[in-house]
Amino acid sequence: MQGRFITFEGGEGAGKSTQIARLREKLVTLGLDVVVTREPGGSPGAEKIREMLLSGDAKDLGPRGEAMLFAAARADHVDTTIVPALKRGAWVLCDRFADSTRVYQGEAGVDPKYLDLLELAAVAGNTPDMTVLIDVPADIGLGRVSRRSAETGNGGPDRFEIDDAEVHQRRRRMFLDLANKEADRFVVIDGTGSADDVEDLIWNVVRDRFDLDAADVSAKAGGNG
Ligand code: T5A
Repeated sequence: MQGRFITFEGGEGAGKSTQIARLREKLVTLGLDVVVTREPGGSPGAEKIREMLLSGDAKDLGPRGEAMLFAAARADHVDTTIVPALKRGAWVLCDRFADSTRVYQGEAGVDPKYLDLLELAAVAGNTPDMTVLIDVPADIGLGRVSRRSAETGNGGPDRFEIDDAEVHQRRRRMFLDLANKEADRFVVIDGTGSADDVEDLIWNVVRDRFDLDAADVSAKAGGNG
């Protein structure tokens, strides 16, 4: 029994966490075993590295050093969370994965050859079955993030949110280029509509891609529903 691995990518405030929670609800309702996880983080070791990376404590290592830390966190996350979940037949919904390194650390100037090697070592063949790129203009995503910070009082922007608008725009273009190059794996979803609209767009592609007919889902889940 092998599960499904779906990653979500996009810029800051694209709506990934919101949509992962909504997709999870739908899949659970269908009787599937669903694991929601995130990067950087998703395992005890990787969460420690997350703290270093997002606080800016690792910034002095430079983009190449940060890329190595993202890769180290990813390797632990893959080994201790993702692979065991897939092996028991779970659906893994992951908020960011290797494409974020290609885009964020690539945009910061790390040689793509090094990024390929780090990805090879960290992912170890566990390529996502599908990657949902939620695409929004950078100003919309950043606007959502700053509104959320104002509403929750949860501090200021993190290490990567703080970058200039042009950097966020370049990251958006890089994500779209990746999606274009790997069109079989990626689906690009317009994330500018309401959360309900985006949820419908994602559900339509997930349902079609994985042939999620409610009648036979419990069989696919190993009689788990
Ligand atoms: N990073 C990560 C790298 O540089 N390299 C790597 O390899 C990896 C893995 C992670 C940072 O690390 C960088 C990228 C990131 O900068 P994080 O805190 O995990 O940091 O940040 P994000 O993944 O960007 O998470 P965000 O929470 O900022 O964005 P989401 O998850 O896309 O957005 P979400 O769902 O939390 O929504 C944000 C706000 O918008 C609202 C929500 O209610 C929320 O308030 N919202 C909407 N509002 C209107 N319309 C919609 N459709 C909405 N959808 C959500």
